Amino acid sequence: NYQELSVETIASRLKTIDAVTDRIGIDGSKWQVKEVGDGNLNLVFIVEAPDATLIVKQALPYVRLVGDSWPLPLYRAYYEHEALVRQQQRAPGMVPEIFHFDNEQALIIMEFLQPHVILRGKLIAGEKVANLSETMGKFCARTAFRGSELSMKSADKKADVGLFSGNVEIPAITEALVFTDPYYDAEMNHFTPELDGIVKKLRGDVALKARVQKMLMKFASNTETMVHGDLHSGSIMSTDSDNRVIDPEFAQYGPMGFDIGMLTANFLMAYFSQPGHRSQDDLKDYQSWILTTITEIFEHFYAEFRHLWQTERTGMLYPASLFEDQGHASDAACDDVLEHIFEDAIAICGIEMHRRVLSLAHNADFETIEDTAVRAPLEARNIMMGAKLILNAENIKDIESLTTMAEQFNTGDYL
Ligand code: SR1
Ligand code: MG
Repeated sequence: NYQELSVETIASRLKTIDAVTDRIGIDGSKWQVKEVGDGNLNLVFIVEAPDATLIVKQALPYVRLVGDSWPLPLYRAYYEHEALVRQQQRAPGMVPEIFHFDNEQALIIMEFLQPHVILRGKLIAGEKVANLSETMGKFCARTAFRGSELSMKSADKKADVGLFSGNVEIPAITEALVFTDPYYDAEMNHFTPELDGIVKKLRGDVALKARVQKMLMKFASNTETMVHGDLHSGSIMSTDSDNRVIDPEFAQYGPMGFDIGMLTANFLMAYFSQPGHRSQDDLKDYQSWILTTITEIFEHFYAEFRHLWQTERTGMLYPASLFEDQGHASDAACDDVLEHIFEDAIAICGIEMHRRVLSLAHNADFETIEDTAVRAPLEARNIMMGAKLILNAENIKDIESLTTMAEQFNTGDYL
């Protein structure tokens, strides 16, 4: 019974849903509907009524970016909705409110965030956003901690891992596009032609490919927590001072360092692409704001994770009863867990930096630099730093080493 919605047909569907009519009334003639989906997979409609506005997101039975030659099951909307519910519990106030879910129509109706816009556009435009690092550091810490056995009972966690393991096609996209395709001549790859030489070297590096495969093994089999799974600057909506995380359609159970690693990569790509977007006058100041944002995200992440460790360790792992009368003896164990998260995050960061310029789905940070003579050297810096992160993940011990490294690569000529 699934029917793909359109601007013309959406009103007749929405009029039958109480959660909609309670908010925006029953008179569809007063609604203004726009399809605004700019992601790679789904339809997204803004439905504006005189008193309120809603977002309607519908999964398509194929990958929007590619077309119906790449079918994708509609049941993924079920998992996206389940992920939103969990994120709302684990990181309250940081994701949009859900009003209605229709499994058969693969439809999620939710809060319209206003006057928020996609963060990536702000980063390309050189706009600073207040509270970004705090929200993102806390979001990553809360979802990582509260979705793991540090917080969850063993049986609940196992049941949830079991539930999400039914969502097989979505992780397969990440397994291929992120972890595999950049490192061989995959059919859907495309990249700036000037990068040919660098790409050959990258693909000839056996140690690097082995390290990426090791990370893929972790991603596929290490179910530490429920990750957002696609946490880039297109999955964040911001005003000048408020930030929300959207689109958890790639959620799955995976390594705790996955989200913060992917997020860091996207800030680094914003950083490296800046010379293609602004004049020397503002360049330094804005690039340094991006690096400060990365640093502060990790500071907030660590502080929040440690706080949760001390106040919310209610799961199977590191139970307080095991450390009774030993004061803060478990603090060292917390540091050890954080060290392991950081190492995974660094490697994931490098891999995400590669896939966004070499695989199928690129990002606007680089893609909107039309002149390839300008774009290619910036992408090359990004690729070279990504490789260093992947190969040296275990030796990079703090965030300052990462930001210093970014400054060094930012002046390099690799073509
Ligand atoms: C075919 S989907 C390509 C990419 O779009 C999504 O936003 C994810 O990043 C995925 O890898
Ligand atoms: Mg998305």
